Amino acid sequence: MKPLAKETLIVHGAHADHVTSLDLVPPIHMTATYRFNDADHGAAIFSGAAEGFVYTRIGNPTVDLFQKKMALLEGGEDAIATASGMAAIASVALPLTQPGDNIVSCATLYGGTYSLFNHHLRRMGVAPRFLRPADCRAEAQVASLIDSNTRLLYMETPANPTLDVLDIAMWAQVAKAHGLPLVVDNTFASPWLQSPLALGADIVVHSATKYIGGHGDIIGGVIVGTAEMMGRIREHHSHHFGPAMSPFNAWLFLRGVKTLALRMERHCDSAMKIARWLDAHPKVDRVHYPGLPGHPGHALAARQMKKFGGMMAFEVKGGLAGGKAVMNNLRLCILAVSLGDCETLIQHPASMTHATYTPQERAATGIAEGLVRLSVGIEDADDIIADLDAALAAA
Ligand code: LCS
Repeated sequence: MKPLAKETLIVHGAHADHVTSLDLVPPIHMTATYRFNDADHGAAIFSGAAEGFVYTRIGNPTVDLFQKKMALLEGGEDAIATASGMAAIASVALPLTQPGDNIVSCATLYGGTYSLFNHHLRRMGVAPRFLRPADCRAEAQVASLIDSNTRLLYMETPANPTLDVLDIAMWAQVAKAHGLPLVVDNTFASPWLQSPLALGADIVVHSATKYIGGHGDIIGGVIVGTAEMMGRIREHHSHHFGPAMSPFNAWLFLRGVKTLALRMERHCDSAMKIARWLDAHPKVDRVHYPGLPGHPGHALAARQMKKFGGMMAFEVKGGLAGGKAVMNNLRLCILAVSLGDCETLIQHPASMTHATYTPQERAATGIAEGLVRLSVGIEDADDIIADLDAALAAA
């Protein structure tokens, strides 16, 4: 039989594994702990000799179902759901490194990830080695930062907030040549648009808060990889640091993710239309969208992604003042951080999501001070364009 399409797995995947009732929608297992039949049963589950749940920090049937679904959608053996995207990233970085180690990462990252690497890992004796955007494209440059103390390679593609596109297969080759895991943050693309594990990456992380949830109502994260690596992360981090996802949130993520393919298709098609319109606007200096032929990562994105995503950034003439005037004159688009929601969201990276970078660090990574980032929602694209048109006219 032909394998099921991703669109079908998004709706049905993993549910059949967890039939505990005749409900179409699996119930929420809202419980902190679980009864044992007798002392020997409890001891057997604790030792791993028998299957079962012991405590929701360690495992929960609803969270387990969401994990299975995400493993299926990313093409990994296993997954770990976490309380936030940052918890997912920390849960990979902390158990894989110790003082004296280093990690090699692209410098263009979500501001929280940049801060985790640049301040908090550094404080613990783990040095981040950041690659500027141009160096991320050169295999020799990526390899040149690796030494015997490197423990992992890390990248975001498309990157927050500049939409730089990095070559996952090329980085995976470098990682494999050095026997290191490549970790890819797949938040901006979602598993519908891009499959990093199929391109050679070892671990995928997500801020599930964004496209996976899709409705702007919950925070969560996911890690996907081999059963061996997920076991290692559970044993050396999750069970003791406790970044567990709530069963209620896992249930909402299971509900939200069912419409992922439909939502992504609309996000992508609208973003393409809006990016082309912005690109032709006399008051817009530059549009960063991988779907535009002039984007430096266009050809790579066309190979690596199904469509070009729902995220873009643009620079208005007049720099920061121009960008602020646009943000302050929008009526439909909402001035807010986060992304991947049904509503179109706009924000200013330099003063918001990427305020964790110094102005010099932003300049080095191509985050212009006037750059505004747009997360295209699922409204009618022409209504979003009309809103942007009025705001640009007022700018
Ligand atoms: N990775 C990426 C690419 C992100 O954009 C974010 C959050 C995270 C990880 C962290 O996930 P969280 O803990 O928030 O679930 N990005 C945000 C943004 O651009 N605006 O607000 C949050």
